Amino acid sequence: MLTLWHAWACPYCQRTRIQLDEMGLAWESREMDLARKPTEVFAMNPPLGGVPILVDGDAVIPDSLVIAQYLEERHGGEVPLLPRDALGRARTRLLFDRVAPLAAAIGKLAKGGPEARPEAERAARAALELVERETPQDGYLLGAFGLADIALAPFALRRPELSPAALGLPRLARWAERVSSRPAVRRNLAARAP
Ligand SMILES: N[C@@H](CCC(=O)N[C@@H](CS)C(=O)NCC(=O)O)C(=O)O
Repeated sequence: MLTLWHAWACPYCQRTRIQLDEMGLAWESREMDLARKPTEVFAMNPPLGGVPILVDGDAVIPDSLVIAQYLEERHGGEVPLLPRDALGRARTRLLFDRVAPLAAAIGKLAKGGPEARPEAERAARAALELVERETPQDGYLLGAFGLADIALAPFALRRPELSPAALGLPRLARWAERVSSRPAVRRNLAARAP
């Protein structure tokens, strides 16, 4: 049985929950309040006890993108979320790198004071503009829905003022509509747990 230590509103945890949901895997929830983390998470992912943390039998796997690749490699089904060809995998990992500055900027907007805001907004916009250039006219980031879309969705859909539509990024705006219509995305990005 898989167990996920997570916080409902954490965008990194949202990635993992979307993936588990899309893959149809059964998992046990250990949901927490980030302001009152249980001691177990510090032992499982020192020093900060960051979540998500996936436990699979004796294996403890932290970090959303490491978990993403592990789940696909260990529990992947017939419809791959990580392309099977080397180039598709390389392009997925490149998109992970493109999303990282957006994730950092969204984190600064959540935690930083008003003085951090202009630079964080600039960084978020710059990251999304780069992804826009690689987004197809129609469809998901790499054609079929996969880990690249899951990595981006919780961050690109988090703040209405930084949504692709608000930023005037037409390809990503169409992608955002398409990705938000997936039940697993809608359920796991909802303001509250069902
Ligand atoms: N690189 C990690 C980042 C995870 C992360 O930053 N999680 C936040 C919650 S959204 C966390 O647990 N931070 C430590 C804390 O709040 O003390 C990942 O992809 O999973």
